[in-house]
This record gives sequence, structure tokens and C-alpha cells, in this order.
Amino acid sequence: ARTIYLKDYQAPDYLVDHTDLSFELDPHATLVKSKLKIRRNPAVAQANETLPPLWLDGADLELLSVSINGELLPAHRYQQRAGGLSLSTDAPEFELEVHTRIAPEANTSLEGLYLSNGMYCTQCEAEGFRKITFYPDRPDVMSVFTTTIVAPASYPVLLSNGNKVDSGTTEDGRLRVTWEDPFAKPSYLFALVAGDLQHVEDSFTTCSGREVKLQLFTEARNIGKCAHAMTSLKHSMRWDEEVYGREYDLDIFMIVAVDHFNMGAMENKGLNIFNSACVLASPETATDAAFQRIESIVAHEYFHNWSGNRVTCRDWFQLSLKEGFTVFRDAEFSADMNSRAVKRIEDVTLLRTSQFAEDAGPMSHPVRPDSYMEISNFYTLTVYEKGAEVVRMIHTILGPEAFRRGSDLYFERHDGCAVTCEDFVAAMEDANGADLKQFRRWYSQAGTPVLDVEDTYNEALGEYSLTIRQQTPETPGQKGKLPLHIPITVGLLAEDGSPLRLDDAAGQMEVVLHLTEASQNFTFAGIASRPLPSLLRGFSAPVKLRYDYSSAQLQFLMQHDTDPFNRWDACQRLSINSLQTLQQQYRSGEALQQPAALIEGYAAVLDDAALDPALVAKMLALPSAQEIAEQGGEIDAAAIIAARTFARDAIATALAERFLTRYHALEQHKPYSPTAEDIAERSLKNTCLFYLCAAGSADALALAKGQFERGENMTDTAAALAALVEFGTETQAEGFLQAFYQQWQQDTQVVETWFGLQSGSAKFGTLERVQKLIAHPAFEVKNPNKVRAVIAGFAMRNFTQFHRADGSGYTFLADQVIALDKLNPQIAARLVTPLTRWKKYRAQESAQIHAALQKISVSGELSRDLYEVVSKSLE
Ligand code: B3K
Ligand code: ZN
Repeated sequence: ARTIYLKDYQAPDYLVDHTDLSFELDPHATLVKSKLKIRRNPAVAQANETLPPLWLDGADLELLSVSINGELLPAHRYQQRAGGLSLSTDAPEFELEVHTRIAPEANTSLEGLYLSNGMYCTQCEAEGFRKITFYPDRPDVMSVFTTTIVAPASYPVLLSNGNKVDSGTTEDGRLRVTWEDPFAKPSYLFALVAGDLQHVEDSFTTCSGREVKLQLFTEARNIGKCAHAMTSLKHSMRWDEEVYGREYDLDIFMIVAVDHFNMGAMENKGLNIFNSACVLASPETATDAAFQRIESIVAHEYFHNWSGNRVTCRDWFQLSLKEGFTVFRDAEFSADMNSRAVKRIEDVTLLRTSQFAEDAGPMSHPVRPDSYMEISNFYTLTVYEKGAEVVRMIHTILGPEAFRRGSDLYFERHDGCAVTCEDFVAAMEDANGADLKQFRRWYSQAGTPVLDVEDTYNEALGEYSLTIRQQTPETPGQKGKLPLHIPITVGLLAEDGSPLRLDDAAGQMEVVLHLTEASQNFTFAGIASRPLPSLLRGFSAPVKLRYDYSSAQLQFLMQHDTDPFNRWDACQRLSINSLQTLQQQYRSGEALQQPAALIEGYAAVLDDAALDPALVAKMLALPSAQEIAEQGGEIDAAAIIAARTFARDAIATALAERFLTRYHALEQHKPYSPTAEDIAERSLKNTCLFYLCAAGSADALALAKGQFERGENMTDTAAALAALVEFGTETQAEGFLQAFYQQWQQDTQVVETWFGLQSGSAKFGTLERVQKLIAHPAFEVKNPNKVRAVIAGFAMRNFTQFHRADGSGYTFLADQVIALDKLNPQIAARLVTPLTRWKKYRAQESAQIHAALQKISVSGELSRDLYEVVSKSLE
């Protein structure tokens, strides 16, 4: 496969001013007619030049005809090549008409035009439009689109971008609708939907008083699950006006839910398409986590209307321009709507667990990659989550008002344009006279920086100093890393736990230190006694920070830090330290010792009545096995599992009474509501239930059984079921799972939850069971949600069973990936991720994982997606 480089970027030879599409829908033979008004790009044209050929991307298309200015083009004027069509032109401006035929029914890649439960839908980002028609399928070609859809009467809802301008019936009785999108857009934002759909409708009055119609379309059976997404949409629209001054621009905004979708959702102009799992919810069928995910994804896609659509990317290397910024925007939105600390904790956990692993693995790449084989492989945690951290650091460095000035300038300068990450940073600088020269390295340098912090206190001078060193490890293709500009938010705690006023920060309680050198000293004056530092508050930079805290100091921070994030983080450090000690004991064959400091810390957290229950629940959750594995050193799966299980059971036994008291105190006697407060209570209550069941008493299992049977809402039901599956007998587990399935088998989303509960269970989710799930009638290999629930549930969320010593989990995953690659390359390339980390494991596992990867590599011809990941991982 060919590698594409950022350094080779060239502006397009031709522009498309207008795109007129017409579709005659048919599962096997959809006719697509495209009329393009094309003109030579003046930015690259030379005087008296010979016109270059026009290149149109195309894949899996049957070409029927090509005409220019109404005349059929003779065959010698164009050449069909792998990947597209090249045609010679004799004028700098012309109208091109291309007719093609496609087969949506046969499209299992879920890219381009495809069918989901019989409804037509599209996914064009990044390069799916070329599976619909021949086109300059690159984001720097922006065009106004008109779309006509013709379909049988059994498809009464026909949607595309923009405003509906015409509709009628054809002579042969088919329905015909025409849509016009007045905003020029790249082809990746095109969308079409056709189906027998119901919708709910609402409206939103914008800040300038315009009325926008809001519609959410689903299959009839799901019509009762739209309310939460609609509320989330209205909140997002208001928030973007208030926080960023961004108003919606069309008269209508539509969302469609589809069951078969590779990602979470897609921000097509005026017509967002969502994975049904990321938009549909009711209290009976969706967990709190799903409610919150929906709120944030609805916001994310809506926010793209400005950060992505009005201002888009010049090329796909700039993907983080829209994704990093939009993730930052949606994270701030969720923080404003719910608990800021909890949202931050969740995001940082994802970053530390998965993005750090990506950055330390064979696919490691900068936030703005330099090269790729397949762009679909670069919709990564690095581009999204680390990209959002980079934007957050700019926000921290400049401050909120300056950041807003920067974003205003960015939108004003580049509205209607396709631009680069550099343009974003330049706007932030220019609006504020700021200097982000060194900061730019965050975009080009891969790897997670490691900070080492040491401190000294000079009693005579009343001075406290921090020495901070930074170092970024080498990553594939990048040696000799340069120092980054890293904002480090710091506070100091006095001996009695009170926060110290910092002279250098104008009497504030915290200060942002700007680390720019490889090693730097920061001194605080006027400090009367040795303080305890609270470092990297709010996780002010995406780094690993090392400071040698004692257990006592961590417990002190857990109680006294004024930064809630750092209170949680101190607890995390305490847990990680205890788990590492336990791992050492396991490896040297010693008996595992009671993790006393951890139990003491947890007890204090449970006893602190003033602490937000949401924070308590987060603090009491042991780091996942995956997160423990990320701590560095060789990964010993058996030791991690032994340590974590031992710690869990020790905590469960030692604190059983507290868990029971808290459980009962938190029982809710009110209707379900997805507010932050109620979610917090449920999450702590269910954490207590989980520990109670882990301690193994019959009483605890009876509590879980009661909660399961009451079935008050899916959050509580699923939590009780998870505990019963993990800690009940196998026969009991079977019974409860059976009952649950009987009740919910008609509901796809709940069935996905049911699958995930089993495949992810350390005890129940054995390979044998997972194989049975794959054979279950409700499993669909062509539905990514099902594949994610069962196969990724096992390979990515079931550390215990996946890493079984005989290596069978690895071979199983390899076989699944090989099979899936034939149907859906994007999903196959994502699913293979756990195998790419083989170098990090102990010799035996490492050899087994490597063998599984080899098996894929020699299995036959791989898609470009899978080939890129596998070949880079074997290097
Ligand atoms: N922009 C889409 C991503 C689509 C990627 C497809 N390979 C979703 C989002 O980030 O909003
Ligand atoms: Zn996005």
C-alpha cells in the first residue's frame, strides 16, 4: 500500500462550484447522476498553461457514461485507473456529467451508500464519497450541493443536506424529493437517508431570533427513545451561542438514528447521522453511561457545524483541527451540564488507559500525523483526545477570555475555508499577541512526555522550590525529542491541610508554571513551613508525572486538596502503588499482604460525608487491569489479575459494613432522572453493591437479586446483573441472564448491553462462552455494535480471559479479525489493536501475541486498513 505524506500536499488543480446529484435508489443497482460545475483553480493556474488532467476519485463504482458540456466524452479522453478516473480537458471551465451505478446492498464496509435494516444511509468521512460517484474527494474542494432522491413509495422519508426545495411523484409512481444546501462543503459532509421512518419534532429559537426546526428520525419501534437526545441538542445549541458566540445557520437540523454504523456519529451538514446506541435512550433501556454519552455526542456533532463544517480541514493530516477542538468543546459542555470533576476524571482515565498506550505502541503518531496509508486508521485517541488536551493547554496558557478572542478570530478569518492546525494556533496568537512558537511542537511530536519532579524547602529563607525535568520517549520514526511548552497547574498545602496563598501568583491559591526547558527550577517565596505540593491540577497537561509521594501524603491530599481532580488522582496513585506492591509479592511467590494504606484511604473516603458521592464512586473504583498495565515495565497479565482481584476482595471484606450502610442510604425512592446528582448516587450505590457481592455473602447476592428483579431502571438492573454474573454461581448467572434476555430480546440496544455484560465478565466471559455468543441468533457479524459488544468486549475489556495462559484468546481474535476484514476493514483494523502491543508483554505472552499477528499477516490479501496496522506492528 502507498504511503501519503503531509509534505507532499498540493492544492487542487480544479475546483467544483456546484454539485448536482440525483439518485434513483435500488438495493442492487442505484443509479447516480452527478453534474459538476468545474473550473481551474486560480490559485495554481499559470498564464498560457497546458491544462492538467482532471482527477476524480472513485472506488467500487460501475461507470456508465461521462459527458462534458452535454456531449458524451469519447473514450480516449478519459482513463479509468485503480482508485479513480483521469480525464483530459480542453477548457478551464466546464460542466461534467458522470453516470454511475452502485449496489448499496452489497456494501458491508458501511462506507459510502449502504443499507441498515433496509433503510438507505451514507457515511462519507473520510473518503466514502468516492464510493458513491467519481469526484475530487478531498476536503479542500468545497461545493454547493443540490440532491434529488427518487425512491419507491415504501421509502416515504427522503433526506439530504440543507433545505427541502421540491418534492413530487415520478410518472411511474416513485417519490421524488430535492434538497439544496446553500453552504459550500467538502464531499465528506454529504449525506443521504431514505427509509420508512418516524420522527419527533421540536424547535429552537436562535440568539438572533430565528426559528430552527429540529427533527429526530428513527424506525417506528424506537420513537419513544428520542427525548433525551432532543433535550441535549437544544442545550448544545444554547451553549454554543453563550460560550462561543456561534449561532446555527440553516432553518432545519436533522438527526437520524441507524443501527449499522462504524463510529458514534457523523456531523453531515444539517443532517447528522448517528449510531442508534449514541442517540436513543429511555430509562428502562439505557444506562446512565449511555445517557451521558448521548448528551456529549449530540453536542459534539452539533458543535462541528462550526468547528468542522463552516471551517473545515485542508487535508486529512489536519483532522485534529476539527476533532481535537470539537472534543474540547464537547468536554467543556458536558462539564458545564454535569459534574466538572467527574467529566475530567473520565476523560483523563480514557487518555491514560488507551491514548498513552497508543502513543507508546507501533501506531504512535503526532496529533497532526506526517503520513498514513489509510486515513481511517487515524481517527485515533491521539487525534481526538490528545488533540483536545492540546487545545485545553492553549486555553490554560491564554486564559478563557483570550481563548475566546482567539476562537472568534479563527471563525471570522476562516469561515467557508479549508484550513490547517497552523491557522488555528496563529489565530490564537494573533488575537492576543501571544507566542505559541514552542507550543506548536505538541502538534508534530509524538509520545507521552514524562515529568520528574523533586522539591526542596529552605526553612531559613522561607523558600520552596520545585525542580521539574521533562523527557519524551522515542516513538517509531521520531528520535531526539525536543522540550515542549508544558503548563503545570500547581497548588501548595500547608501542614494543616489549608491551601497556601502564593506570592508569585498575586495571592492566588494556585499558579500555572510554564515548563519550557528540559529541566527547570520554580521557587516560591514566603512559605513558612514545608508544604505538600498538589501537582498538575486538573491534569493540566497530557503527561506522566512522577513525584515520590508517601502513602501518608497521598491520604492527606485525598482529604485536603482543594482540587477535586487531584483528590481523586491521589487516590489513584495510592491504588497503583498498592497494586504494584501486590504484583511484586505475587511474582516473587510470597503470600499477598493486606493493602493496609489503601483500605485506610478508602475507609476515610467512605466516612467523609461532605464528599460528593460521584467523586467517592470514582475514588473507590480500582484502576482497570489495562490501566495498571500502562504503568510501565513488562506487562505480567497474571500478576496484574492476581493483585487486582486480591485488592478488590480485601477492600470488600474490610469495608463491608460501610458499603452496606452506604448502599441503603443511597437507595432512591423517586422516578429516574439522568441528572448529575442522581447519576452520582446510583454510581456510588452500585459500587457498594459490587464490593458487597465481591465479599461473597448470601445477603449481598440477595440484595443484588432484589435490585435486579425490581428493574427500576437499566442502570440499576445492569449493575445488579453484572454483580450476579461475576459473583453468583454459574447456574444462577445463567438463570438471570436468561431472564434478562427473555425480557429484552426485542430491543437491539439492550441486547448489546447483554452481550457486553457476558463477554466482559472476568469469570463468566470465557472464550468458550464468547464463541457461543457469536453463534447466538442475535449476534450479527455485519453490525459493528454487536461485534464491539462481543469481540471487543472480550479482547479489550476482559483482561482476565483474553490473556488466558494458553494464548487461545489471541488466536481467536486473529481469526475474527481475518474474517471481519473481508466485510468491514475499518472495524477489523480497530479490533486488532490488542495484538499490536505484543512487545510490552512478558516473553511467553509476547511470543503468543506475535504469532497471532503473524497469522493475520500471512492469511491472504489484507485490506489497506488492516495491512497498515499489522505491518507497522510487526516492524
Ligand atoms: N467525524 C466523524 C468521524 C467519521 C470517521 C469515519 N471514519 C465523527 C466525529 O468525530 O464527529
Ligand atoms: Zn468529531
